[in-house]
Amino acid sequence: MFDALSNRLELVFKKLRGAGRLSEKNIKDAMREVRQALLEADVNYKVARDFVKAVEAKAVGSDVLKSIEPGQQVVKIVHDELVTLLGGKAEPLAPVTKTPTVYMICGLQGSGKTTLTGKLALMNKRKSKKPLMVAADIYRPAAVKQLKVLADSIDVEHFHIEGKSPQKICQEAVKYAEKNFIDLVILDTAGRLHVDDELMKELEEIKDLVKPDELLLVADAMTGQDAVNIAKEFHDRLDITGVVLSKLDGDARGGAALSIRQVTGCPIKLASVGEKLSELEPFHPDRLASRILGMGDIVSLVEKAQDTIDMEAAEKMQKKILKAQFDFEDFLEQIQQIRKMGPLENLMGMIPGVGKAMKGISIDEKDVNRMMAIVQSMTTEERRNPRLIDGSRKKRIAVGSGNSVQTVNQLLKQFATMQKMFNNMNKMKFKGMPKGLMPF
Ligand SMILES: Nc1nc2c(ncn2[C@@H]2O[C@H](COP(=O)(O)OP(=O)(O)O)[C@@H](O)[C@H]2O)c(=O)[nH]1
Ligand SMILES: [Mg+2]
Repeated sequence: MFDALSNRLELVFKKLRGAGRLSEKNIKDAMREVRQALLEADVNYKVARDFVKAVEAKAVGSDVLKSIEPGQQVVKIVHDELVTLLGGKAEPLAPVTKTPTVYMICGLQGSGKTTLTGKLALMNKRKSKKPLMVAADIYRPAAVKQLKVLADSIDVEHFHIEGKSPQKICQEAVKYAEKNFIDLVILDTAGRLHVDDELMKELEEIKDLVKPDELLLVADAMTGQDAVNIAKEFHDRLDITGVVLSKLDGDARGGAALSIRQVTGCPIKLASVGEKLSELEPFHPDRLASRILGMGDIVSLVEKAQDTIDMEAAEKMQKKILKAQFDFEDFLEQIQQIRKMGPLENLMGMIPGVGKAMKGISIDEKDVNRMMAIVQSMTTEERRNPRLIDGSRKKRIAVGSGNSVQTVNQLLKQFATMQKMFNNMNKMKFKGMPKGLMPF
């Protein structure tokens, strides 16, 4: 969703970095381009204007210009401002502690309410909670059936009373939940094509009757600025507790996601990223900001890598990683290449995702040596297919490398985790990653 914006920003920052020393004018020019990029991504114009102003003030007013890497610093300021724009910290949902906890879902027709109801039910079921999906959309004939089918597919109980008003259905659902040890009641309310007074009144009444712990608005990220305006109208009337951005997996330009928090003042709590019921994620402002900016400090890592690493080999490696064909042979080669670049600890810190995950863990060069000794004690066959390494092979490798079997096991486990990480990165569509860069 943010590819176009990412690419534009990347170009702006490349220019900034290339400029060597920066002047106020460099920064102003760059910020004009950032603003243009935001507007093209369909970010609300006021949000874009304020954003650029805030970045500019920080970049020009401090010692940034005199610092060693002013371009890098400006990118960091943009990153931090993006995180702020998206809400700062991740805001979790109200915990499902009191029985029953009530989540009320609202939004326009087609925004993804019923789907979200199913997703929340599944998420909580997986945490051993007992959810109840409530069909309170009585206007669309198929709506009740749709909810029932979803509920059945995940083996969750659903609730509906034929011929009653949505207000009554919701009220009765909560009563039912109290008697039946339900942990979480999820109210799937009706939508309309547009915000109208009748709908708002109905939602207000339901809210007053059931006093939900969360009143979530589902905003369709594909609808761009409309989603922002709708969210504002809902929030003004209903005082919602959180926004769920749906269809973030789509190919819209992302402006809604970037503007909604600032315009409504309401936190984005969840991101819905697909039609499947498992495709729901907590919304993390910092992760999205890093993604939009092409992942943290990655550019400087690339620059460093380009100086020391054979680019052709690097590209080949990246292809392998993306296909999850990365084996111990590659691993060894990588470590040797990377060693040429400098202390491992510094390098790890620059890698998206890895830097944070490794925080507080120091990398001992001795451990790396041990790791390499183990890999070097493997046969080529074993390196290519670590699954071959059974008990007796482990023993041989341990003896050969002067380690315990336990240490060998540990490395094998770490390697498996890493492969899983590469797999996940692959799923994340690692487009922000410049060509020829290996993620470690
Ligand atoms: N790609 C994608 N499709 C979604 C997502 N959430 C919902 N949908 C689809 O959007 C359509 C409308 O969803 P629905 O839950 O029925 O919307 P409602 O009218 O608000 O209840 C359905 O086809 C869903 O499968 C999402 O996060 N990503
Ligand atoms: Mg629905």
